Amino acid sequence: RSKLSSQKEKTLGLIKPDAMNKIGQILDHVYRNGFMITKLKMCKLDRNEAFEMYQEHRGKPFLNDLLEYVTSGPVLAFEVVGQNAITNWRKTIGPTDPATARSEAPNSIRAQYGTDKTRNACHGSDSLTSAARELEFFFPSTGPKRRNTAQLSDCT
Ligand code: RTP
Ligand code: MG
Repeated sequence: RSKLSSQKEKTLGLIKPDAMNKIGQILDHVYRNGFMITKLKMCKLDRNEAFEMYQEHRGKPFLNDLLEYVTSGPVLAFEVVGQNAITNWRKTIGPTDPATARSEAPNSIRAQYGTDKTRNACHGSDSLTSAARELEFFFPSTGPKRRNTAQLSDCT
């Protein structure tokens, strides 16, 4: 494989509130698909934080339901590292709607642990730009929040 077709990348994984009773199973998917977890943090987002995280969905009809849902309980954020991690982590998660996932990607995380189109268990960044932004949101490289973050720096 050429360097261009196979890049080691970092992306953000997020276990959403409906799947926080499946943390073990979902993190097992991460490792079984060949990724490494290099940062990890449990947190509860307030509405402003959730809106900042999901700013790309400003104006979408589902935004309010999404913000209600993702602030309804704790979430688990983690940095996923691996070959083509941005694309491959989204493949591991599966289609947005768990019903679609169950027919098209039965081994995916959303097929196995998702509830419905809103409560779909997991998130993955959709581009290099959003991966960088979302990782910085949960794991800031500077400032007071940094002290809460440990990292497996020799794996990145
Ligand atoms: P994500 O960002 O969470 O990884 O999911 P995604 O790319 O597959 O889907 P996206 O279009 O970015 O939507 C973000 C999240 O909003 C909720 N959603 N609800 N009810 C609906 O029609 C609807 N559509 C999207 C889901 O929680 C989705 O993951
Ligand atoms: Mg998305």
